[in-house]
Amino acid sequence: MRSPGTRTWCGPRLLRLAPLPVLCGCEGRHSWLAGAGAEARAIESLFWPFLIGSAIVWTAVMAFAVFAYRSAASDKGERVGRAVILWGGAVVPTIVVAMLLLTGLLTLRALSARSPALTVQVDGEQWWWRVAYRVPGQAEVVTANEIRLPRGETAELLLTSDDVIHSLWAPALGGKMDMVPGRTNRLTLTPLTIGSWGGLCAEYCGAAHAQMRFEVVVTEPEAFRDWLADEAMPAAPEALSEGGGLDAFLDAGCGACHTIRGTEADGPVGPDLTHVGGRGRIGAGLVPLTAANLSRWISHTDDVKPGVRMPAYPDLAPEALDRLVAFLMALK
Ligand code: HEC
Ligand SMILES: [Cu+2]
Repeated sequence: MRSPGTRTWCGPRLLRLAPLPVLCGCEGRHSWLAGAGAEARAIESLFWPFLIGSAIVWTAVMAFAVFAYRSAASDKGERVGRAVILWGGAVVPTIVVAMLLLTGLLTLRALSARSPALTVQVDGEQWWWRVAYRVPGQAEVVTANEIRLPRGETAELLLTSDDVIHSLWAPALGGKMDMVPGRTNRLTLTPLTIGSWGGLCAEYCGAAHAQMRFEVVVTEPEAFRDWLADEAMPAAPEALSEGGGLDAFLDAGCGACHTIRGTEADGPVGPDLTHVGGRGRIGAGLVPLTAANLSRWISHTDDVKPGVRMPAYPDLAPEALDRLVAFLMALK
């Protein structure tokens, strides 16, 4: 039996766990404190001075509030109070804010000063990302939902949208930038750490907004150039010739929306699938690319990603579905 007034175990102790969800955001693939890029590190270097500055201001304001509450009114108090308001309320805040502004502007200038070695256009679509590498003197290399970047080189992302406003954000690598229909915004990223970093759409853009993710895969520059050369090639001939997968793809009408370079499928609506088998995830970063996930994606698209703009194919014959899955997996 618990007597009235006894502290329960769960009340105060569980409260101590309350900041945990916040701290969970401080590590990992989606954290801007991971500092995996030069731009993210610059932003991080702003965060700490701002946090400490705000903490000092907050403490001073609280101290004054307590002091004012406890002291009795007097003539001397009135005079001191005016001085405090002048200095604490106008002079010091003006200096502090001016210094913070200056730090911010200097960081901004440093961020935009790097000249890019690589240009990638990323187009936001409901609810996925069209990615095109622009290499001078070469045809554009189009892919989707996975942005590969070479470590230590600055890439300029040209951000566009055809439908509504999206916002591209890979927190571990840098700041976020809106993708606004009718204009091109620029974002530079200089990745410093090899790995696969998570990205997401940071501007509400409709039903499946929360499922609009992507991966940024950072590799050594040589590995990146090899990958880009492979990505520029048409679909793997073995995949096209074996097992009747391409026929299943064309028969089901997938080619109306999807392009597979080197075949008659040249639909412009959905992600380019020429090398879909080489991506780590499908559904715009939603689920890992496995045969089982791919099969479910095709047959029950809307269950995997509610609101998706691709029709589901629940009535495909099991053999046709298997052939289709094997075919897509082979498109490395
Ligand atoms: C009406 C147009 C349309 C048709 C037809 C269509 N798709 Fe899609 N497909 C899309 C769109 C749009 C997406 C992007 C969905 C998203 O992630 O929000 C997509 C995504 C995909 C993806 C995931 C790609 C990635 O990188 O995330 C695969 C795989 C795929 N479709 C395969 C197929 C197959 C196989 C068929 C035929 C059975 C098919 N699609 C028919 C529009 C279509
Ligand atoms: Cu969005």
